[in-house]
Amino acid sequence: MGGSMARTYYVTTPIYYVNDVPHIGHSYTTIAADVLARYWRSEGREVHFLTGTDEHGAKIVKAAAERGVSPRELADEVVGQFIELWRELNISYDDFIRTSDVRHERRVQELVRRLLARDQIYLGQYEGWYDEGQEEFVTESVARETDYRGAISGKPLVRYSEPSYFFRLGRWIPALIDYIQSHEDFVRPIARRNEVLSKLAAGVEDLSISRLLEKLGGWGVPMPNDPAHSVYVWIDALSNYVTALGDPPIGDEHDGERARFWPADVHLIGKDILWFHAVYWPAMLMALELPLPRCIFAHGWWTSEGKKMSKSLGNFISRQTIRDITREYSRDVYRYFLLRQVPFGSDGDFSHEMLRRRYNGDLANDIGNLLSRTVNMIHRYCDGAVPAPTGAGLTEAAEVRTVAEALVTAVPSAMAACQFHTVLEGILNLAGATNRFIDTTEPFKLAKTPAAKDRLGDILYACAEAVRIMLLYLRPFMPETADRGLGQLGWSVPPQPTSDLGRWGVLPAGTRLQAAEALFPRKT
Ligand code: ME8
Repeated sequence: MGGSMARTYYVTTPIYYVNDVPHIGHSYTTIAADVLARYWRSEGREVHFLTGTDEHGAKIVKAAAERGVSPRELADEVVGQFIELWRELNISYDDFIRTSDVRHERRVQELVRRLLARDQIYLGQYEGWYDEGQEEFVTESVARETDYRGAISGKPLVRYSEPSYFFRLGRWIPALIDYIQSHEDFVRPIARRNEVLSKLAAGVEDLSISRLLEKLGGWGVPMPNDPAHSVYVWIDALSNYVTALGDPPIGDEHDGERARFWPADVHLIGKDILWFHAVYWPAMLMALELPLPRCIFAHGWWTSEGKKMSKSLGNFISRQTIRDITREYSRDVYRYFLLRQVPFGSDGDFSHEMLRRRYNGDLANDIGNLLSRTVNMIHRYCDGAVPAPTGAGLTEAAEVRTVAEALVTAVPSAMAACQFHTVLEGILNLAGATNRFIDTTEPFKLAKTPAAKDRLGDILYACAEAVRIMLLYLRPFMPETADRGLGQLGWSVPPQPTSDLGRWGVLPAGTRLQAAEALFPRKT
């Protein structure tokens, strides 16, 4: 491709509610998004990584009242906690949107205005159940099934009976089914896509998209045509993915500032909010004649020590617990664990025991040990400089090289499909193959035979190259640790695409190593 315009990459997290404190679940989605953002930046793409907070709605109003503060005070307080956690976890987001931002509120109104102009909205009467925990309208049959309680919160559903504006959702369902069926990668993983399709096939009614503003104590975005009503919190929230880009234009300084990033490459979400993202959002975009996001990826659910997280059970992975973990290990280890423990898309269980095992196994034994063996041997046998390979075609080194090349080839498609565990398995495979290579070629014995100098040099060059490639691909997951490891190899990453730097042979012979230092000291 000619020209200097880098391809864009746009990744989002859900915008989190401010009624509750940040925990492991929020950190999971956000870390995953951070890994994607860092990886695609390293490949030279122009990346936009958006996160933020969802601040309107009945749930926030209630939580604020219970604490005796205003919704805005509650939001400000919790936003501070999210921002602090993202800093502590080294999250490289480019923008943080709050639904109470004026830039957002005014654009939501503009989107609604456009829907009104297109006859996508009509005034009706909402008569039925509402789940305040999920901020979701619930049909009579579903309400009966859950015994008139919130499916997740267990709290009694609330009866609403009020005039309400409706979005002509039903109209878009055939087109949406068609779209999902003909775009394999749109809703992922595949099992979730099938769930959405079968639920859609059962029929979908028009969607109530407003609430009387007075019932929310005035905390919401007023409908532009009828300010007694506020825009339904999910319509408000979903819009963030475009409003944050300065779209639609409303005549402020943000107009169109990042419009080139739309459509998003991926909306990362948990499976709890898939229906909103896979149905309401695309239907709304279709009604607005805007392009749909390329992918909506719904990951699985974390439990803790085998149980649903709860404050009363004492297994809640709060911000404080996360902080304790990052102090005991490091923030990189926490990031690694979450993405290594389960395939992205499956449910996961957090346990301190498992974390320790992964740390001592994958990180200390496989990766850390390989790095220190390699660095120590080069110091001892080659005066601390990477030996020049002779090109003699060492059979065993060819095997290591093949494993490294398989990793380099597999990563772009694995990352494009959010298959983090595949990348990490590839990295561990390379570490394993290289450790075995050292065991079988026994460089420590060769070092005693002057005639074996070339063979020794080839072996150590292969080790250094394997370590370099392994750490290069570990960088999006463990940015600080990987750079420390690369520093010991005497190599800092130049500003070139990772897939070029991943080529075997990029490490210059003669590179001077730094002192060896354990990246992952064993924990007992
Ligand atoms: O739903 N395991 O916000 P929210 C895995 N404001 N992920 C979890 C999790 C767990 N146990 N708990 C939470 C909302 N998450 C709306 C979103 S978007 C336009 C509006 C993560 O604060 C996961 O990403 O309830 C889930 O989808 C999200 O937090 C829900 O965050």
